[in-house]
Amino acid sequence: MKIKDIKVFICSPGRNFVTVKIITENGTYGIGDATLNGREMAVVAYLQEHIAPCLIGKDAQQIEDIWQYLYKGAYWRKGPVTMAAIGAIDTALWDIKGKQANLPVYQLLGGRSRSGVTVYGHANGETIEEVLTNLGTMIDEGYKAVRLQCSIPNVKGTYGTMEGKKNYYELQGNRPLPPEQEWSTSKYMNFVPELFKQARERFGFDIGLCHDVHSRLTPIEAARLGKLLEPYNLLFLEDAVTSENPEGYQIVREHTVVPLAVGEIFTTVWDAKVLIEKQWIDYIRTAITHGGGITPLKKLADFAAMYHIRTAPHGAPDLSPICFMAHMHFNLWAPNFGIQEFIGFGTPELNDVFKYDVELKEGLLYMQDKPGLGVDFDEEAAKKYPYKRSYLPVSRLEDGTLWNW
Ligand code: GCO
Ligand code: MG
Repeated sequence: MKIKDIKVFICSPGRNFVTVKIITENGTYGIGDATLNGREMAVVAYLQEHIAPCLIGKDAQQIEDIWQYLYKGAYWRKGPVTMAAIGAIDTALWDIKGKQANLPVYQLLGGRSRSGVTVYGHANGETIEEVLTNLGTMIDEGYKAVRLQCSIPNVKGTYGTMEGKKNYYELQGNRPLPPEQEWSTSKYMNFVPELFKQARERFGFDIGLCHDVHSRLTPIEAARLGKLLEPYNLLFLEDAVTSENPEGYQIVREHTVVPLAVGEIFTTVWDAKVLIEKQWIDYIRTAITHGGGITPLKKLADFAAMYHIRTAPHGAPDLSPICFMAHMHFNLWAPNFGIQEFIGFGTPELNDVFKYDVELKEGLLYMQDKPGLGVDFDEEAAKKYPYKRSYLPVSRLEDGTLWNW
C-alpha cells in the first residue's frame, strides 16, 4: 500500500495547528498532529521540504522502518522540530493501519488495559478564593484530579492563571511578538503552599491535586517547595526544575517525597533515560506529537514501567485533537498509564475543523470504537481559519533578567 501524497495544513481555529495527511494509493488516509507552539512554520517546512518527497512511493504499512528512516536516516537527530514532524507522520501511519485493519489503534497496540482514561483538569484563578471556587465546581462535576495554578500577589502575569478573566491559553495565541511576564521566586515560594493548604482544608484529601512549576526553580528551591507541599499530598509536582541537566532532579529527590512529573518538552527517550533509570521521577509527560509519534512512545512507556514510573501525557490546548485522540488509544493500552492532562473539548471553531467523539463521565474519558484514531480533519473548514504568527510569553525577573517561562 504505497504512499501517494502527503499534505501539510496550517490553520488557526483559535490557535495554530499543523496537520499532516498521508494518502495512500488505495485512497485510505491517515492524519497526524505536528503542532509546535510558537515555531509552527519550522515544522511545516521540515515536513514539506525534507520529509514528504522521501516518502512518496514507500509502503505505508512499514511504520517502524519509516520511523527509523526519518530518525536515523536524517543523520541530524532529536529536537522538537524534527520530532514533531516525525511524530505526525508516525501518527498518521498508525491511523492508516487501524483503518486498513478495521480496528481502533489501541487494539493494534495490544488492546485495552482499562475502560476509561482518568484525567486531571485545570483550576486557575487570580486569587486563592477564585481557584478554590473553580476547584469546587470541578469536584462537583466528578473530576478525580485537578491542577491548581494561582496568580501570585504583586507579580505581573503568573503562568497558568487568568488575565482579564480570559482563559490563560488565549494569551499564548495570536500575539505578533512574545509577551513578557514577571517572575519572583521568593514571592512564589511564600505564597503557593497557602493555596494547597486552603484547598485541603476545604475539600479534604480525596481529590488528586497537581501543580506546574514550569521549570522556574533551581533544584534546591524545588526541594524546599516539595517539602513545604508534603503535608498536602500532591499527586505530582510538575517541571519543578529544567531537566537539560537531569542531576538537578537528584537534588530534589533526595530532599522530598513529593511525586515528580516531567517530560512535556522531551523529544526522545534519551531525554528521559537518566531520570527514569535513577528513579528520580514518578510520571513521564511526553506527548505523542512532540515525542516522535506512537512508535517511540510505546517504547518509552515500557521502559518507564520497568522503573515504576507512570505516564501522564501532556494535554495542553496547543496539542491538536489528533494528538488528543492518539493519546486516548495510547492511554487505554499503556499498562503503566497514570493520568491524562485534559483542558476540555475546545471551542466551536476548533470543533468545526477537527471531528471526534469522546465523552467525559465522572472524571474519565470514554470513546466509541472506530477504525484508526477516530478523528477527522475538515480541510475545507480549516481554510476559514488562516495561520496567525504567535508566540508563547517570555519571563523576566523583577530586575529584568531573562528567566525560564
Ligand atoms: C502544561 C504545559 C503547557 C505549556 C504549553 C506550551 O502543563 O499543560 O506546561 O501549559 O506551557 O503547552 O506550549
Ligand atoms: Mg506543564
